[in-house]
Amino acid sequence: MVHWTAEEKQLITGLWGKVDVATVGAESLGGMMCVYPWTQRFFPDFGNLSSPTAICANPKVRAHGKKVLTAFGDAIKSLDNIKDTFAKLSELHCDKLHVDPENFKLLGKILLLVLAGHHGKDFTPACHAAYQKLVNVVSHALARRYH
Ligand code: HEG
Repeated sequence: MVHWTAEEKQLITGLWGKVDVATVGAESLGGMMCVYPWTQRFFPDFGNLSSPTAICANPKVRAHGKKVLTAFGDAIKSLDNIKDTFAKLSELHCDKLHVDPENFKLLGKILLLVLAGHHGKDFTPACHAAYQKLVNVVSHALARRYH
């Protein structure tokens, strides 16, 4: 089981209190679709994804990005229990949506960049490392159903 130090917990929850979930969620999901365009194929009903401008303005991308980041917030609320928090979501992504788990890592990379962009000085190297660990743990929990 993953162990979190008191410092890591503090860094994660401290920054999270300042995160605008809707904005960061939209930019992270939209960013993933721009930088890794093959990920768009999981969202055939999302309408116009034809350019970065279209992706950023797309209300379905924005709403879904918020949903994804809200799930990250749920993980942060119980850092010692991420596996259970994501058990149902892992079944959904693996059994129903057939999302290749590599994509969870891609979204995690973009999320870190977006957080760095919005939180600049607060996103210290230690905070970055704690969030890198968090996205690894979340990716692993979401992919659990494949293991
Ligand atoms: Mg997933 C649905 C969370 C990565 C593709 N994703 C969802 C839902 C949540 C979620 C909370 C809604 C579940 C529901 O309606 O019950 N996703 C989530 C997290 C991560 C992630 C926390 C983190 C890495 N998802 C992810 C990636 C892809 C993807 C990388 C594809 C590249 N998710 C996906 C699709 C749906 C969800 C296609 C269904 C969307 C819909 O049509 O409503």
